Amino acid sequence: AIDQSIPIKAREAWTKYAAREFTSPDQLESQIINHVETTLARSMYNCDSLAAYQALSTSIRDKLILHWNKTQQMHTLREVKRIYYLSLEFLMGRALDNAMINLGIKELCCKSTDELGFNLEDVIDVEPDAGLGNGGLGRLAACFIDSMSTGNYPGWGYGLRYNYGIFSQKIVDGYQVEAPDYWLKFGNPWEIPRHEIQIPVDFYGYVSTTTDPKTGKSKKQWQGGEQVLAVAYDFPVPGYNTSNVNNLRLWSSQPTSEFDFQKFNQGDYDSSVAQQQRAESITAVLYPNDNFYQGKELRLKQQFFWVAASLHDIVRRFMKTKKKWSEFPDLVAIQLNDTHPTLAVVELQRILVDLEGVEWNEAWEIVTRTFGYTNHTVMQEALEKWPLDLFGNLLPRHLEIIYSINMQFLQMVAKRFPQDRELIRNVSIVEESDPKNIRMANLAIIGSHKVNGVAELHSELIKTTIFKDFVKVYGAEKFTNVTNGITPRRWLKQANPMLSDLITSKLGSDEFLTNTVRLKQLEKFIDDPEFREAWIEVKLHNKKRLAQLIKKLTGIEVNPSSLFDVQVKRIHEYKRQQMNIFGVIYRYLQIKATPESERAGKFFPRTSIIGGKAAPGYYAAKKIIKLVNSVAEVVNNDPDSKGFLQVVFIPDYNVSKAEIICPASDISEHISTAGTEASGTSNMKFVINGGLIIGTVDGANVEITREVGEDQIFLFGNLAEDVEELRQDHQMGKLEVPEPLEQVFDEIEKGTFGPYDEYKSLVDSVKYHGDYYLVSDDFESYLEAQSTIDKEFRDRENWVKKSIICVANMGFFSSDRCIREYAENIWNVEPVTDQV
Ligand code: B1H
Ligand code: IMP
Repeated sequence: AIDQSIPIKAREAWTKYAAREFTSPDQLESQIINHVETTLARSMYNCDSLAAYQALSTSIRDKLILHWNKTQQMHTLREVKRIYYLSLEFLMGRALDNAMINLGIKELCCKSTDELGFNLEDVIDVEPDAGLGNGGLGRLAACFIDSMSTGNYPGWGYGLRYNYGIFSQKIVDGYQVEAPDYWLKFGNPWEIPRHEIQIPVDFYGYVSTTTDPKTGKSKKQWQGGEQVLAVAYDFPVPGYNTSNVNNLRLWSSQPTSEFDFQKFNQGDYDSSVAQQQRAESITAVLYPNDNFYQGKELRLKQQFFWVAASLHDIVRRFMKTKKKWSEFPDLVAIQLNDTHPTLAVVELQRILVDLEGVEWNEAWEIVTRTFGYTNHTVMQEALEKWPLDLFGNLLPRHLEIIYSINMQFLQMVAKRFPQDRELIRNVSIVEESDPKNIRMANLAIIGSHKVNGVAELHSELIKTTIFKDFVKVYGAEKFTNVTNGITPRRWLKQANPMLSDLITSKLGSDEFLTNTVRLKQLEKFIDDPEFREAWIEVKLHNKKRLAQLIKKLTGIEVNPSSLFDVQVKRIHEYKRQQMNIFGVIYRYLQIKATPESERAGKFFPRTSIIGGKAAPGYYAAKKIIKLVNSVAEVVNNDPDSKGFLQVVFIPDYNVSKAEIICPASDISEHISTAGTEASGTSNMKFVINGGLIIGTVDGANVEITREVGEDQIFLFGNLAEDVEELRQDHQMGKLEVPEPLEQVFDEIEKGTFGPYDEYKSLVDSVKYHGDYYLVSDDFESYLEAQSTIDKEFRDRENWVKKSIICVANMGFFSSDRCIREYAENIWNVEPVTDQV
């Protein structure tokens, strides 16, 4: 496979002067200075920490690019099967610390920056988060690409390079105020712009029909009406302890160079420029909704833009191998991260049939063998349904292809279930409503060979609720489970270096970072008092670190030896932060009602920490934030509760803050209404850092309980199987607000936390609007679980044992295990190890 077109002499020069990677502090320092003086055009005299960050990052990026090239060349030459992970969100957080850790060069870098007069931790802190995601779904994608690289899988991520990531959250007078997140303000040393890769993407237009003069067959072709360019930006993804470097390719939209000169000459300069700006707006901003579908045309444009560019790239790479189309699924596996990229199914069918002349049925076989679909939610309001006319206007040919796919599918169903009109209505891609809708989940299931949920309970639920009709059609084998996981590199070693070092010293190696079941060995040391003391030390250190952050962000000084009770995640009624804050109010009232002399015996000092963003249009979520802040204001200034209760709302929760918060909890809350949280992944992050959980029997909490044992978790509340009936009861007017919750509501009504008008909707939702999230049903058992925690936390020795048992048994929740399961059961790909 050696390219003979390069003359020997030139080849020798290329080899002799090939770029070399740094391997010592001296070499790195020389590269850093070189980047400061040339790339940044700065000098020793004006090298601030921003410049230091940029120069260090660029030097490390250079190293990554060399590994990247080797990896990609090997994969190309060996014609290995690649995984393409299509996700509209990659919530990457910061890259520098992670790159140093994965490359094993953190000490080396520390030495270099030190010698150049900089503190490495300060340099790390300069980097803005890459916040290209909303929450769990986007962070999962980020963990998965880390694990694909670490496991030596040839896997690429494809996404969008939003100019603005998830908004930054300010708290003003207790209210959330959104500010744009222009994360690219100082450029981005981690990306490689590939201005040479420009892929045209069409929208609108019409479908033309021509007849082939030879065969007499008619042929459909889409004639687009508006064109934009997709420009590639590559982000190298290093694995841990391997030279394998995969690629995250993010697309940025650009206007085509074809400026509308006709309009220009007619003097309509404005509208000609406007069209160019429309093109740029496609990748301008991430939609800030979590678990919620909002049918905006621009969002559909984002989806098609991204899917069309990615597929074009994947197909081009395949065509270089000159293999037959039927071998496409042997070289390509595409995973759909939720329904957002489902158009890829249709676009691949269009490329094969309309552009490459593959026969329809053969093409469809290739398509379905290629795709897998991951479902992340059963919540009705999150399911994507595009109004038919909006869809057909933007993508006329794709709508026709969907009709054909649907017709063929429904004919098959009708043949097998001739009498079942309802079944046919339910599985149809087209919802026969007014107006009609395209159901993306149905299309994704029909277009894939496997469908998976993200935790056992969730994967069972999709089979018995939202997709039960498809189980009838395809059988249960098409549906499978891959329980979510997290990368132990970022969420243990990077976030909690002290704990990671302590574990390394006990286990004798850091192998647990790539083989997390090794953590099990920790149980051997559970009765070693010195080890337990060290364990407590680590937690206290991390709590002090969080206390510092809280002080910096809010001015509030919290007590690090109080029990840290943490709930950080997107604010959503189903996640029930409202129940948490109602519980806090109840605790506050109890403290006040207890004579001062008895308080210390009854209440263990507690700090309730809540954080998270509300979607800008989500009224109830914003009310919850306001209530938390108002309760904090009252409680933190009341001498009665001083020393027993503090309440903090951490503003602008994001990945880099999570890295400080997760290692610092004693208890974290994962208290969704049973059956609503598909998996949850922060539950795993807290437990692997030695924090215990209070939670409902929902999502991955179920499997965490199985792994760590029931004694290590504080479960409460109704089960998923009972939710439906309880809701119906409420609808029939059977709803009892338990006495403690009534007390809380009375206090809110009295205006203790500000004018009642502000919170009336939160209270009414429980009392008068059917209490959809079952706060009234679960409140008392929630309080009970909380008071068990109060009791158990006093027994420090017992608590630390539980904490150690937890960490020792979290091995299952590594995202490395997830990737192995996907690879074996869905993608049929293998790791590729030896280097060229
Ligand atoms: C999850 C979403 C989601 N599920 C739509 N669904 C979105 C849906 O912008 N949108 O339109 C954005 C996000 N996110 C989360 O996925 C689940 O709620 C978690 O339980 C789960 O752990 C996570 C990863 O699987
Ligand atoms: P792509 O597959 O064309 O997108 O290329 C991705 C990367 O794979 C390139 O940047 C090269 O590093 C490598 N690569 C692509 N084609 C070849 C080839 O023909 N020989 C060796 N390496 C290649």
